[in-house]
Amino acid sequence: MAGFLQQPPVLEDAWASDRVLRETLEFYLGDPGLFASAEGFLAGVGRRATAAETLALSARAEREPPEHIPFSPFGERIDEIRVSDAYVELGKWGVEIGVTALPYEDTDYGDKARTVWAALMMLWGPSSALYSCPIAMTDAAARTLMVHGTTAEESAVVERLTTRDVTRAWTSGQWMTEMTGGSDISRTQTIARRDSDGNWRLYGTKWFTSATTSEMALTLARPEGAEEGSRTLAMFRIERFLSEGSRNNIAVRRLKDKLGTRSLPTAELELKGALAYPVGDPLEGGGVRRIATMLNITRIHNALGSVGSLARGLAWARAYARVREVFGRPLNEMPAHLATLTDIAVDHAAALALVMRCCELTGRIEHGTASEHDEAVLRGLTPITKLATARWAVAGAAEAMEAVGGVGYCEDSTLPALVRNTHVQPIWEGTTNVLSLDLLRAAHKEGAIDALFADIESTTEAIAGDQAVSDTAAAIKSALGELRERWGRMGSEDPEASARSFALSFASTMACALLAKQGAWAAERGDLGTAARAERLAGRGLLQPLPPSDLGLGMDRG
Ligand code: MFK
Repeated sequence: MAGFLQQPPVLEDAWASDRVLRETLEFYLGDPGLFASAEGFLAGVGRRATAAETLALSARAEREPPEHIPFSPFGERIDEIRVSDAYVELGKWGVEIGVTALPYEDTDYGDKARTVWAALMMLWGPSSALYSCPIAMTDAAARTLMVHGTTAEESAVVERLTTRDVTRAWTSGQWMTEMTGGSDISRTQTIARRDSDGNWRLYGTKWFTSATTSEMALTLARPEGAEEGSRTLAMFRIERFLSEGSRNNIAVRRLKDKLGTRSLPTAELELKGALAYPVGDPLEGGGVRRIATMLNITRIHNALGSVGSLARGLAWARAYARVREVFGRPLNEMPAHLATLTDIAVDHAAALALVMRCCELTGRIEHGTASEHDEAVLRGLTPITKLATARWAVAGAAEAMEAVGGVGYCEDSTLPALVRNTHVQPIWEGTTNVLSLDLLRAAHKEGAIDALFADIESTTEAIAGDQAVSDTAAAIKSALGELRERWGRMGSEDPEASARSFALSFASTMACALLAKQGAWAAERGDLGTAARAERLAGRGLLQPLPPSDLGLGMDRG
């Protein structure tokens, strides 16, 4: 008797098979002609993203981690970091298709370019072997230099960060974290000192610098003699090599041995009088405010990464369910399994809705068409989108691995890498709690919560009478009422303990409103899938439990 051999799952074409991504882009573009033009190139990217050769490159990059070569054969300190050529090739492909260029090009998409770009990132990102990390920082550094830079050198750097020409393209890092703190950077110890030629030189240790093969980075340092605290920190641009090609005074202490993101070099660096260029007047401080421009863009990239993880996990789980048989039935007909996959699909759609709205608003700001309301909404939406999508992605990636069973737990299925890599999402660029506190900062400084409430309310009002989503609209309205009460109570007590529960509840409610609006639009075209996703999201409950009243239990002092 012939032995049983499981037919292997095969990933479908990333664009053609992702009905939700296609519908979402069409909805946000709001113009069939623009959508057709975007589809013209996204279809090709989607085909390549899940082609066997691309998946093989991605898997090879994961198997070939970066290597630190401190010395040359004859003992010269070189601190070379070698990365897999598979990783480099995936990066070149990204640059050529516009992952750093598209938002800054003059296109017919106008202020909607960021939504097309978001779809592009969703296709390329999950296959990029984490080259999406340098791309996040490159895009964010370009934007930060555009907003805060003033010099011709800075403009020249922006051109390199945003070109599609791989022979000229640069990537950027972001060197912020020091041993004194990743979340609290007020204790930054790196000192900026002026040398006798008037150049700024940095002295200190950067503890967690990802994409360390990048040509440049934006970083923070305290001008010598400036007061302690975060207000006096200044932002600097730093290049790994000097104009004549020699190394800047930067030593690599070691590469980090991380749970995931293994194809990507992350290092500890010592700045030993490294030449650096201030962005703005360093003696004015304000470096944290300036680098926050960067953080807000990388946080959107982080959310795109989370949507990508959910999409890729779901795609593997569906591919497996199509070919697996259990208890005499195809797995894709088993109700228990379908219910599980449905919930991943709902999280994926919710995450996509949040990040698309962020990109829509970012595009408006970048093209000068945003209102003050848009700016305030984006300020609050960015931290809640990042924090919620990261948590959904971690849960979804684990669920997808479980859906593929024991083979999914084995390295050669690539699902363990997906799970490991997704685990960085809540940590990278601000943890869930730090971002919840950022929402409070944005509420107090920029009126972000009032703007978010108004945004969800007007979205919900507009669809309340629409039969396809009327029950969902009622659920959103009720959640909003409760959220307003909670927000009111948070004003009269210390809001920090409630911040996380509040931010997560707000994210679900916002995602549900966005999905309901899109669902109403799609239902008119005869497609009820998105309305059903919104209904399921609401049905699961939009609000998180309140925080515990006895906080001492956390440290076992209760
Ligand atoms: C995929 C690859 C992954 C590889 C592995 C990576 C593993 C992890 C590596 C890392 O370490 S990533 C860590 C990245 N670090 C962060 O994301 C920092 C997290 N901490 C924060 O975001 C804190 O909230 C913050 C450092 C900003 C707090 O700093 P402060 O100085 O105590 O905040 P303050 O005084 O409230 O704000 C200073 C100014 O910045 C204020 O403006 P003004 O000067 O005009 O008053 C704020 O309004 C402004 N600001 C702060 N956050 C902002 C912002 N403005 C706009 N947007 C924001 N998000």
